[in-house]
Amino acid sequence: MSQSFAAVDLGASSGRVVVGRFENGGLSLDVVHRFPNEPVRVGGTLHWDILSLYRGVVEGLRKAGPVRSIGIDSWAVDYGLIDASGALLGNPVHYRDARTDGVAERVKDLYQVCGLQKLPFNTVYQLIAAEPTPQYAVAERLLMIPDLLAYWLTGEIGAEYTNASTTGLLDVRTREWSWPLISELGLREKLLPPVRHPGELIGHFEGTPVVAVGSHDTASAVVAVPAEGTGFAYISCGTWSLVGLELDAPVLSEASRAANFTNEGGVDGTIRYLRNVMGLWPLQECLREWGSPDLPSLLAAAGEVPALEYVVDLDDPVFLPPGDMEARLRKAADLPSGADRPTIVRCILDSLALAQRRAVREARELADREVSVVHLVGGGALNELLCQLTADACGLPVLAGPVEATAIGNLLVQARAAGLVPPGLDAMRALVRETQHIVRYAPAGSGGAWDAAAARLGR
Ligand code: ADP
Ligand code: LRH
Repeated sequence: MSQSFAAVDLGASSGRVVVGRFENGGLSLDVVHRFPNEPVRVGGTLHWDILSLYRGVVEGLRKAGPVRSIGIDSWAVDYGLIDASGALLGNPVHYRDARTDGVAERVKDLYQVCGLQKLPFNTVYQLIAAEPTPQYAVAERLLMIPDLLAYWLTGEIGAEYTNASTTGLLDVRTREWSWPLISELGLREKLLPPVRHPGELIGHFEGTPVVAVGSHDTASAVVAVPAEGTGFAYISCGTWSLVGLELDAPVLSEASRAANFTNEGGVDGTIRYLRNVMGLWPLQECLREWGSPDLPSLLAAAGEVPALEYVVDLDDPVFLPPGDMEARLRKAADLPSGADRPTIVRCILDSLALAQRRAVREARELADREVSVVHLVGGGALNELLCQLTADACGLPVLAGPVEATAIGNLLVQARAAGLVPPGLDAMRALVRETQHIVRYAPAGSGGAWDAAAARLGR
């Protein structure tokens, strides 16, 4: 029988289908299909181009050839509504759309129920914004993006747990929908399908099993962090940097709430205790505005720019929406008008390293956990300058890679469900360590310059 599995991994900037082959105790990867993920603004609303993504998924699965099973993950919080006939009601709205502006402020604090960082786009706030619409009125079910794609592939309905944990409507303690909260908010209980867990069979696509994985991309990425033991922090670094720790139980203290730390559901009952840091999004937006110049040469030039001259607070929501990113950065950093592109890139990367350092430090304190190494996975692991700056800022070694951690985590959960990988996260991580390219960055400098830059930002 084939020992190959297909991972469908949709990130905010691109999608891919990756075939993983488990043989002779090893794992080899083949990215068989990549496709862009380009949001579309129509009627004043920013949407995901969900049909184009679905086409990319199906094309990728055809290229993948025969596999034992298929797993799907994507970014979190966004959803489609379907009617009683199963038809999609409108294009899913992008979490960066302005429809949720001001909504979170009107809703009572939910931290003790869902344990989530208050982000304006959490599903619960999107649903409250959508409530007055005709689509909401006739909606039968809410399907998170990977659940919607799985429904189109298999006809089966459900809500995968790790992604459901990002909605704000799941009880962080019971790991089930919080029905009292849902009714208190005036939302329809019927919208939310039964919860399913990573490893469960969803259904079949043209005869091939579709298996639930950590369908929140960050949950799959954390599975593939090549860590040993528990004394590590992770940064899943792509469009966002998700910075935090893996814990056995949520931290719901007032200090944790005030610091805006989230407790998302992980694979195997773990808690992903982390903060959403703005990530490489500001860089992506600048590159888009600049007509996609060559990134490696720009990073090389940024490496020559003096360190920490211009920094901004990347946790500031002013950087959340798309468009005019360079202008927003120039204003926030008070950049001189002559500042060139490498200087802007350097400002982004220094600021990102600072924000990542802050999140690692706060997570350690709030969870009372010793940390001796930072694992950085995702596309950001290709950015050598960022990896080195993160090591310097944190004063800790950074182990960078794998780049395709999310797809690997997706594949590992499928292979485990098929009995090819032993139980436990440790076994999966050992396989990642043994088979994937990981680069070590040792911290340089005393950290004094980073302390001073953090003090300048007042953080
Ligand atoms: P997402 O899943 O959120 O779409 P990825 O994990 O695919 O994000 O990471 C995308 C990011 O990786 C890009 O925004 C870019 O900054 C970075 N990246 C990709 N290729 C390179 C490269 N060759 N050198 C440096 N950084 C890169
Ligand atoms: C990263 C991610 C993150 C969410 C955001 C919406 O892709 O899933 O974990 O908070 O997208």
